[in-house]
This record gives sequence, C-alpha cells and structure tokens, in this order.
Amino acid sequence: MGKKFAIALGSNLGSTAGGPAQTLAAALHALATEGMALRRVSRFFATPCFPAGAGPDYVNACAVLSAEEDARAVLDCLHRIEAAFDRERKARWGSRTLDLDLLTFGEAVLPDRETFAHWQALPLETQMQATPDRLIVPHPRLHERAFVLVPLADVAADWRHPVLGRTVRQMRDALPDDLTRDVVAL
Ligand code: A4P
Ligand code: MG
Repeated sequence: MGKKFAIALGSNLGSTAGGPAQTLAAALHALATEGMALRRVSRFFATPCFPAGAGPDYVNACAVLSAEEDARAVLDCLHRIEAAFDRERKARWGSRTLDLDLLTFGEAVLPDRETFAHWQALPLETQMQATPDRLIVPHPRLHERAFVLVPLADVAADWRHPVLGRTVRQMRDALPDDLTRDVVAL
C-alpha cells in the first residue's frame, strides 16, 4: 500500500517528449515505471507564468501517488525524472521543461515545524534568492499558489495542511478570484 503523497507537475518549455502537456503526461508515465503507484491525476491547466512576464505560460497538474520509499527517496526520484526530461537548473523560477515538486507526504512536516515556519514566512524578495538545501514538506509555497491549489483540489480537496489547519479546498477558495480565474483547464 505504501505512503500517500502529492506532487505538482509544471512545464513551460518543450522537452524530447513534446510540448508542455505531453511532457507532463510522459513524466507521469515515468513515475509509474519507477515504482510510484499513481492513484489520482488532476486535469491539466494552462496557467500564467509567475512571476508575470518571466517566460511562456505553464501547463500545471497535480497527482496523488503512493510508494514504499521515504520522502527524501521520493524527491530523489522526482529529480531523476526531471533530469531525464532535459531539465536544466539555471535561474530560480526560470523557465523549465519539467518541474516536479513534492507537495505533501501524508501528514508529515519535514524536517520539523520550525524549519517549515521559517521557509513559509520568507518575504517574496528573499524567496527568489534563497533555495532550500533540505527537503521542506509541505511545500512552503503550496498554500498561496493558484497553479498548485486548483489542480490539487481535483485530487486531494479534503487533505488538511498539518501546520495551517486548512483543507486544500479552503485554501483554494481563500485565493483572490482573479488568480484562480486565470487557471484554465485544457
Ligand atoms: N526542495 C525543498 N523542498 C522541496 C519540495 N517539497 N519539493 C529543494 C521540491 N523541491 C524541494 O528546487 C530548489 C531546491 O528546493 C532543490 O534543491 C530541492 O531539493 P528546484 O526544483 O531545483 O528549483 P526551482 O524549481 O527553481 O524551485 P522550486 O521551489 O521548485 O520553484 P517554484 O517555486 O516551484 O517555482 N508559474 C506557473 N504558472 N507555474 C509553475 O509551475 N513554477 C515555478 C517554479 C515558477 N513559476 C511558475 C511555476
Ligand atoms: Mg522544483
């Protein structure tokens, strides 16, 4: 049965698999072949690039999976799949062929609540420069991003954030309308 976790998928550049949507579909297939059991996959959404103007629009999706591995091994697997789809790490928040982020890992808060709180509270300017050297779960930006919460509500609407205490549906509904309106199902 394994542990349940959720990931975010994003792409705004093509890869060897094709355009962004084809790249996400191929990445889901690759996850399955790495021993990650796919339980639910969201619709695919066209989303405006954040920060605005930094590159082409994205295709985003979320999935719920399960695996026997721990969270660190799952993130290593996500990084291997990114690399297999030509991902290059240049600018933080730069355009990418494939981004796979670990959003949740059951109810876990990793590495601990203090570290999570530190990353969650970072002001926007610092977020752009600072890259965590450790795995932070839940993903520290999860609760404020329409391009994550709208797809995540397709697959895990009732998952409750272990620190913020709100469900995915509640966090999505708390976003300004103009942000969620821009996230359009393909
Ligand atoms: N890391 C720590 N915790 C995690 C986690 N829970 N999941 C570490 C994934 N990685 C985690 O990640 C930077 C470091 O964070 C890694 O060493 C990892 O071990 P990265 O993937 O190398 O760099 P990144 O992709 O630039 O950072 P990140 O945080 O994934 O970027 P963001 O913040 O997700 O921004 N606009 C739209 N519309 N849609 C998008 O999907 N994505 C981004 C990327 C920007 N704008 C976007 C989208
Ligand atoms: Mg990433």
